[in-house]
Order: sequence, then structure tokens, then C-alpha cells
Amino acid sequence: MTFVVSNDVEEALASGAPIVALETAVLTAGLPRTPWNDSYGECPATIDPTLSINVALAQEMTKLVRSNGALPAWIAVVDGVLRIGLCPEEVSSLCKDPHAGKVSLATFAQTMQSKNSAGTTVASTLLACRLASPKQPIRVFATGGIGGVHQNWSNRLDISADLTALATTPTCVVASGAKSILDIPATVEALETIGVPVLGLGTAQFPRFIEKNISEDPVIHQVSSPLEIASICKHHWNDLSLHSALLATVPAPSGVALEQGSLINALTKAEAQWATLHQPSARRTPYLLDAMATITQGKSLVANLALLCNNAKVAAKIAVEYTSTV
Ligand code: PSU
Ligand code: MN
Repeated sequence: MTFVVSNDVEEALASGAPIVALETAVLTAGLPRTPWNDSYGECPATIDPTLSINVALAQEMTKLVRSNGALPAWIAVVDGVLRIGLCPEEVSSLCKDPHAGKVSLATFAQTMQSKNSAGTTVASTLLACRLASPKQPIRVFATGGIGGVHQNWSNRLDISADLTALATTPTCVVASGAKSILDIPATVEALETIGVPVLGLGTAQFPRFIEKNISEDPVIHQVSSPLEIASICKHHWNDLSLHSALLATVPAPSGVALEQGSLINALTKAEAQWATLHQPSARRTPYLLDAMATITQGKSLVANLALLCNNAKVAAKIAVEYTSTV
């Protein structure tokens, strides 16, 4: 069995009901797997402090997609099988699986072969959106930030397979820009090269993930509503027969975004702390995430969680508009 579509996702696909795909690499590799810690400051009201942060976030995103009128489709590889639509218990066990890392296009086949479990990146979640139904793929997908072109790309050509998948999958990806460590102007140029429209909901600048924009940030096409995004998607796919993704960017909700530069300072401090510990490299990302949350007094984590929840909500609204205007 190569992939399994859950009954509720299959029914929604068949009837043309709104669906929002949700990636799981953010749960397995992008957030602390521990409950809220007092050193992060006050716990956001929407996050259950008795649960691990990744489990609590998944619950909240599920709730927000549903309350905004769409069906959440969590995507992951479980014991080597691509699963399109996980139930809440399955999402929680993936969040707790200490061996589950992230899987992208280049590592997908080997993960299946070794029957491992892994969270799907934007690239492999987009693959799932396409596989779910060849005629009518899952049209909307919510995440935090996409992968893109890394800093220093002219010396080391490190470009995320997320861009490859965006170039070839007709799904609208809702994100607050790209991961903060990337070369943002180069990533925006690459999106144009591969023919992916970049829209900004209420913004004319490519959002800087958990940080506030600076005046030099790339200019993008501003839109005013989920309906406008859905209409542009229709022109792109139906009128022009294009098969690439659209990137609908949404700035982090007001009040949570960090001052420009605070993140790089926190990361430099966290890297310096890590260097003194001499621990296995597999522990590096969780260590850095936790240290950055502590150094920013929880602000990096609060912003990350808030934008993920907001993007889930916006994605559900786009999915509702898209299905009602097709
Ligand atoms: N943005 C984050 N944290 C993450 C990711 C994005 O702030 O963990 C994940 C997403 O799943 C994205 C992936 O698709 O990283 C890109 O990874 P890579 O650069 O290895 O392709
Ligand atoms: Mn890479």
C-alpha cells in the first residue's frame, strides 16, 4: 500500500467540500515536544499547558480549521505508509514518537522502504495533496513558513525541495513567508522563476515569518480577502491551465511579531551555548528551538504558534471560498 486516504477526506474530495491539508514536519521537527515551560513566560490561552506543545498546537489547528468551515487533513508517513487524513489520536502518537523526524521528496522512498514514521515537509505534503485525487487535488494547505533558498547559496546550492514541489503542485499554500534563516530576497526571486504567484493578505511585503518586516523586504501583490485569493487561484488553474502552486502569505498576527534582529541575536547565543555541550547532532534542533524560546522569553514560540493557528484559519476560509466559487 503506497498511501491511504481517510474516509472523511475521501468523502470531502468526492463531494467537493472544503479541505485544508496540514503538514506534520512542524510537529515532529519544528516545535518543542515538551509542555509549556515557565521560562517561556505566560502560556498562550489557546495552548493546553498540560500537553506537549506540538500536541496542543495540533489540537488547536484542527479546531480552527473545523470552526472555519473546512475539514483538516493531517498528512504524515506512519510506519512507511503515506497517510492523508490522520485522526487526533494518530496525530498525537506521531507527535510523541521519538524516532519521527521529517521527510521530504528526496527521502520519501527510503522512509517507505524502511517503514519509518516521519512528519511531512511542505514538499511531501504537497505531493500528498496531488496523490489524494489526481483529478481534484487538495487545493489548500496551511503551514508556518516554507523552505527556500538558503543564505550563502552562491557557495553551497542549498535550496529546499519545497520550491520543486511548489512548481509542480496546483495547491494554494498559506504561510507567513519562509523560514527565518533563509535568504528571503533570493527565495522570492526563485518563486517568480518557477511561476508561483506570491500574494500578501493585507500586506505588500513578503512576511518575515515571526519577525516584523523591514523596508528592504521584497514587494509582493497585496490582496484583501480569502475570496480574492480563491478567485486568483481559479484564474491560475482553471483559466490558464497552470499546474503550479500559489503562495498566499499572511503576516504573523499583530502584536506577536518580534523586532527585526532579535531572532538572529537569540540564534547566535543559542548556537554558542550548544557548542559548549558536545551533544549528539540529532539533539541540535530541539536544543536550539528551546534555547531560542528561553532567550526571547517565549516570544519566538508565541509568535510561531500564533501564526500557525492564524494560517490554519485563513486557509479554511480560502478553501470555503474556493469550493463555493468553482
Ligand atoms: N519552517 C519552520 N520550521 C520548520 C519548517 C519550516 O520554521 O520546521 C519545515 C517545513 O516543514 C518545511 C521544511 O517544509 O522545514 C523545509 O525543510 P528543508 O529546508 O529541509 O527542505
Ligand atoms: Mn537543504
